[in-house]
Amino acid sequence: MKIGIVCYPTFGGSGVVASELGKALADNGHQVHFITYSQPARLDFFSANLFYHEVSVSNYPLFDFPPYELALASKLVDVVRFEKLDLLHVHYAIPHASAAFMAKQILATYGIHIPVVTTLHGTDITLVGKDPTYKPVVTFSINQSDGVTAVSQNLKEDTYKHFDINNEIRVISNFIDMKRFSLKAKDHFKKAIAPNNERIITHTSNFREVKRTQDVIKIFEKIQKVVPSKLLMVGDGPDRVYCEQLCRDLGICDHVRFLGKQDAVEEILSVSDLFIMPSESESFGLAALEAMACKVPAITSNAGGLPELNIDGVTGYMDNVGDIGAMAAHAIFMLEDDERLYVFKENALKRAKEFDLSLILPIYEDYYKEVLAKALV
Ligand code: GMT
Repeated sequence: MKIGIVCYPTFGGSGVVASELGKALADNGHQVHFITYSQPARLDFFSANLFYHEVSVSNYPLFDFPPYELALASKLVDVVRFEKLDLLHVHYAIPHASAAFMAKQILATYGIHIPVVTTLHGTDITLVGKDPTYKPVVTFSINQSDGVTAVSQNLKEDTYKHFDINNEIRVISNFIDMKRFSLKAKDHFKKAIAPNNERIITHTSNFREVKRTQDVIKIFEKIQKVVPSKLLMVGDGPDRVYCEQLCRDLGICDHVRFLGKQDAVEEILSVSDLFIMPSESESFGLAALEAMACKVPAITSNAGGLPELNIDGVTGYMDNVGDIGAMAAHAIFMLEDDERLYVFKENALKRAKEFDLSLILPIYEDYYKEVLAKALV
């Protein structure tokens, strides 16, 4: 198949899923064309089956807001026509699904009928999509897609609850490449971070409000009073400064390292004993899955799709959003006993294997075939 993928080319979950999926499809013999405003992180385009088409937006002085969606739609028309694509797969509804719809209409005037699959990732529905500013367009473009997938059952239900949807939504969960995300021998790094064999606790995110990153600091402050430990905060975003300030206020700066955006997050996870994700809302929780694949159990909130990943009392614990006390108590329970922690680590890995790329990739391929067959009727 010749597949066009549209995504945010960033470290965010939807961009990671789109990039990893594209890479895997290309490895499996499909021709994959990424159409984005910059080259997606982690992709090696020096590969026979992977292509990248950059969307550039004209910055005419009249435009206070350069019309990215139109530039994307035009680029899609161009790539579909000249690369003879079979299908477009757009990740994150805003503005990709509506740009794809517009491209589809334009292509029809050339006698080209291209099916569009839209994958809903989370905030495109739960936060931004629900906003009245975008809701009519999001609803319309979901209903007009030839195929719609959501990354968890919870996200599917949320979409039906908050939007007037008359299209079927298929759940295809997030996945993990177990070959990349597996324990790496990084003992020298562990020694540097935790010279006295302290436990290492990790959080990775984009530090947006929805991630409740300050809860991570508050939970850690309680943990380190009982179990000697260090906290690694990976990623960057608007709430990082507040977290740094909170560390100063709580007097725990010596035990917390802010590492910023990192490419090889699996190396950091490899030295970690516990992952914390206290999010307000989380459609799936890819970052927690990445941790689990590196044998790191997770303390998460029970929001959104997290219960579809984290098994309470088995692969970690889940507590109510904002219940810092319960999250800290559960973390201490896991961390204070070597044998207990070992069991949680083994369970986390076992659970992660259920989301291995090799299991999810054929589901996407079958879904593409199904959508293509329907489009031919
Ligand atoms: O977590 C984020 O804020 C990034 C966001 C994105 O769209 O890039 O992630 C969402 O998509 C991921 C991949 O499907 C999911 O694993 C995340 O749970 C989801 N984030 C939220 O729902 C907050």
